[in-house]
Amino acid sequence: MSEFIKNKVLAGERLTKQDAVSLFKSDDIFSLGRLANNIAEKKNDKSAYFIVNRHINPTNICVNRCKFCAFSRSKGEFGAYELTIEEIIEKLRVANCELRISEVHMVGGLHPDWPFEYYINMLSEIKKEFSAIAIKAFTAVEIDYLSKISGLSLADTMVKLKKNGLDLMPGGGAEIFVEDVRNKLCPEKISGDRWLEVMEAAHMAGIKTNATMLYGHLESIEDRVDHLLRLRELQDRTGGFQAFIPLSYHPRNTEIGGFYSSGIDDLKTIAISRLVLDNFDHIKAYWIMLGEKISQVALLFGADDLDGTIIEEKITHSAGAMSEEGMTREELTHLIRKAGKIPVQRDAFYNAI
Ligand code: V47
Ligand code: SF4
Repeated sequence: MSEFIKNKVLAGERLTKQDAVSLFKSDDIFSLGRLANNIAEKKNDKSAYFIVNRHINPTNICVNRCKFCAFSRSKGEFGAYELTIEEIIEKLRVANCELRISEVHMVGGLHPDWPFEYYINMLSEIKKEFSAIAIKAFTAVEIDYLSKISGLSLADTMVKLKKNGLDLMPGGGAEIFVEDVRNKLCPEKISGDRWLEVMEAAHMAGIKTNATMLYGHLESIEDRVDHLLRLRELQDRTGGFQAFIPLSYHPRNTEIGGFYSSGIDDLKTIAISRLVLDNFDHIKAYWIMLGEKISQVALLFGADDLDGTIIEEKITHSAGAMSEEGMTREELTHLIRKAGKIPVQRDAFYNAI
């Protein structure tokens, strides 16, 4: 890594597109990791966060059928499923009884028939029974779809969802913003510009969100950097992003195929994200996708969060994830301690519990 970039980072100066590209092209992974760890510790000391949560995917039926997605099905296709609100509540009862969860993470397909009321009832029924559980639900792609089926503006959709129990939003659906790659990956999905517009509307409505980037498929280094810079620009304006999560592409059972990302690329991407996204408080090493061991090492490469207990994970496991589907609180704290960091159990808003 050049002394120039290192000195810039240490002086608190912002990295340019050119700087970020040159970091991706460098093989000096040790210097990169050390620098990113330095910045992570400036922001969060030695804390590494985790949350006791549960993932639920209400349906895998989706009208988009993205070419990298092995989770989705068309209506009537073998393997397609739909959960009733009672089934969702029952999953939460079991999880809460066993673990006292503080967050439910819910994302799913764009169902061709479910009315807006299904989503409103789902939120309000969950809140009625589990007032202490934060609901983190709906990607920007789903919010755009909900606005269409409800006939409401983006702003009014956000207000209605918030009133009925939506606390915050996950960062999915961002994929890669650059148009030509996005068109190859997911031609039916909203554009990168629209994804950013939905997130801006969420932030304006007082809903915090995360942001993601799917990497390791057809994109170039320049496409990744473009993605990061566009997120940084929106964060400058709204401050509404809580965490950034690089999502490593899994190739099994997908239309585009290809390879798993390498461990080196995973660590580089975490570290460069930490350095470029100077206005994000948290970088998450999502252990489901990185695997337990790379995500542990990522805690020394700029990440400060492992996500959580998860319990059930379908999206990545449909595409060949090799991790478990859930981890216990003890397993998470063990990984964090053995990385020399301090485990901090957090709520959905990064308050220590
Ligand atoms: O939007 C789909 C991705 C995302 C594949 O905000 C794939 O805290 C890899 O966004 N290989 C959903 N990734 C998951 C997501 C997420 C996960 C954990 C935490 C948070 C958060 C958000 O999964 C989708 C898409 O980008 N995805 N297929 C695949 N084959
Ligand atoms: Fe549908 Fe999301 Fe899968 Fe795309 S990634 S097919 S929008 S579930």
